[in-house]
Amino acid sequence: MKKLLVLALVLLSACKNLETTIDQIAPPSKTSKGDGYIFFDYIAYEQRYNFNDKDGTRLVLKTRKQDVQKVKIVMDGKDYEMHSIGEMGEFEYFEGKVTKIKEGKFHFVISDGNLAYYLGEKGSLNSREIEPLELAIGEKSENNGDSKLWYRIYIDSFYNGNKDNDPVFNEYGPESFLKPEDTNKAQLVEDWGNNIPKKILGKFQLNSWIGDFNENYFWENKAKNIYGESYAGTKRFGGDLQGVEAKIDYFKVFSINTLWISSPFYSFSGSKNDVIDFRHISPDYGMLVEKSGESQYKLLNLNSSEKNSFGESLSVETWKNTSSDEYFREFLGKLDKENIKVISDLSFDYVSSRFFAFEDVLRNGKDSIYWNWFFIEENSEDKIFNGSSDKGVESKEGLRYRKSFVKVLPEYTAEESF
Ligand SMILES: [Ca+2]
Ligand SMILES: [Ca+2]
Repeated sequence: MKKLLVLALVLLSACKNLETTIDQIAPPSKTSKGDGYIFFDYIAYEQRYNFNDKDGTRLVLKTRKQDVQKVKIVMDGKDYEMHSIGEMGEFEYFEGKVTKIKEGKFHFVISDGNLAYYLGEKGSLNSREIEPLELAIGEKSENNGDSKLWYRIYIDSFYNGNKDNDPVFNEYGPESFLKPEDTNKAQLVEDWGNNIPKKILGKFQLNSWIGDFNENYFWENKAKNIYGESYAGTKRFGGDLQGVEAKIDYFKVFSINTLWISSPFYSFSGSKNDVIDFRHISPDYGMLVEKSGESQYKLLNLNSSEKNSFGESLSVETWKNTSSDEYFREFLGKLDKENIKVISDLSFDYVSSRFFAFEDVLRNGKDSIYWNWFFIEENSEDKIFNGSSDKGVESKEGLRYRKSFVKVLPEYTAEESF
């Protein structure tokens, strides 16, 4: 009996010891900072977010949202404070930077009120029980220390670095903003290049950077009446590649070393996913006027003749670099010098209604050599779905056209994007 009692006492003291190490008092009904209670189950070291640059490694730790007051990293006896970088779902994320890049033993100290919680390989309330973590960057990381921190940029609404190239109409094209019967498209383009758009184009203006995004401008209401809710996509802010270049220092402050930019190819829209000409950078993202003084919008004439005003035909030997194309090369060179890589959207799954092959199909119907590039459907209403002209174009055969040409590019297009 005495033996059993001793055993029971030993068990009891073991349980009690376990309790003080791992469990706390009953959890509060509401999570708060400074209440001396920490929700351990939510705490995790997010090693996948480790990021290293020349002078150190950034580490990320998550806790329960609005639960802990302080988080620090202790590495080789030195403290590194972590700061909150935001909340997502039920979690709050903390980031801190240690000066080591490759090797180092460390643990986290998470405090709230009088309570401190130590996180190494395991969590503990006892600082003597810490099993330190090893810095898993460099030799151990899959990318061998060359971490990428991506920054996604929608060029049109990022920063206006060149006011001279600001768009004077939106994706619905110049036709939507003028009515002079005696001005043909080629003339309009010429005039625009010569910087006299206001006289001709009338009511168009860029959306305000600090305005209400939900406020519709004249052309947006017009588009809404014709196309419904897609009107919102017609906003234009005037951002450009020069605006991206102007912010290189800003990227460096945040250790961003990869930019993922929206499509920069020639198109009237802000997204530039409906590309008119894949060979060229859009003038409103580069330069509006050639070094020779000519407007780059002469490119539009590609659709009305075999050659455009730059003398380019479909044969590769005739293709030229516009000043925007040359600038894009310089732009990439400047970013490369700063060790910043560029990934660009390239939207092949549909094109502008002004894309040469689509125009050719509209003109020549089944006789067009590009007939098979597009999805074409029977349509009893004899309308063409061209997506960006309020006039519409008469269909030769009374068929419905879709601009997608994934049909001819299956090897470049993931199945999910069909
Ligand atoms: Ca708390
Ligand atoms: Ca601009």
